[in-house]
Amino acid sequence: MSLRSFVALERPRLVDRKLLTRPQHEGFGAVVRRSIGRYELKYFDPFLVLDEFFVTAPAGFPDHPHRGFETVTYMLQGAMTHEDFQGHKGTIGAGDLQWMTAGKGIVHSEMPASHGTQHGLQLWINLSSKHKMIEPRYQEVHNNDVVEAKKDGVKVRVIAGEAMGAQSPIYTKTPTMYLDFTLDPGSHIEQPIPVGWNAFVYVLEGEDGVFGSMKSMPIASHHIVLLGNGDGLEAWNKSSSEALRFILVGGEPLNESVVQMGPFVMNTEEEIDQTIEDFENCTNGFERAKHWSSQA
Ligand code: FJE
Ligand code: FE
Repeated sequence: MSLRSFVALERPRLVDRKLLTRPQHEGFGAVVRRSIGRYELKYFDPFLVLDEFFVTAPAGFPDHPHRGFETVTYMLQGAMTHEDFQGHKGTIGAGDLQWMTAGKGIVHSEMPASHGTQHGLQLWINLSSKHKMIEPRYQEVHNNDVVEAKKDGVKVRVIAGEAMGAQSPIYTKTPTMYLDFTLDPGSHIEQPIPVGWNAFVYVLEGEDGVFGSMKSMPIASHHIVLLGNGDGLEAWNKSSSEALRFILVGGEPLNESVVQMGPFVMNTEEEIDQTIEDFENCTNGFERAKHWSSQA
């Protein structure tokens, strides 16, 4: 046990802003609750999109491209099959994680792999200008291999970064932490977050989570909570009967210009024009798009 876990936070982060997400249609008949990436919250550097998705066949996300960022898909229920133009194919189920670095180009499909509702989270993390055109890469972690820690009524699954003495094997190009916390009724956490990083909470389950200060108002599920600056987060589950589940995500801001056109995210208009050209001509990373379409 590291000494750090006994040391109180010196400057706990407070709630800066909260937003309730509402279901909207995305892809082909899919439903998402979008928090980051919607009109009211276009960008939370380095985070471009956070979607809580609900997909029932035949809906899904058929063949589409990405360039300039990473997508992190974390399954909560059901399973999704992804298939890309390099022949990379796989199915991720409940608790599994796919960390995809699109870099200079990926074309893929993300479709339901089972009956019922596929439920999960997809986060888009921007890449810095010097990493936008790197080779695509996948990191996949199966449910059983996701690092967990448990103590005093708190469980954490460490998707990226470190918490309660447990460390994730995921390598993040843009320095990022991604933690999945479940708090039993009446329990409490103190989680360090690097000063200067942007950090948010997204509440998955439970209506009585209190964040930042013990005296602040509870924040119900499906809200995103943007945190102010400080050295960590304190959170409480004030319910007497229900668990509280939320993700805590933080990242080092890139402080670069962002020009986005759908699934292409670059620094300048010229780079976006070039990307559209590359995608249309199947060049500079999109070569394999020429003769590919998914089986899905
Ligand atoms: C999309 C570009 C995209 N949220 N949540 C444009 F890349 C997408 C897209 C997704 C997506 C996929 C999954 Cl598995 C989960 C997602 C957006 O693929 F929907 C639009 N409109
Ligand atoms: Fe995609």
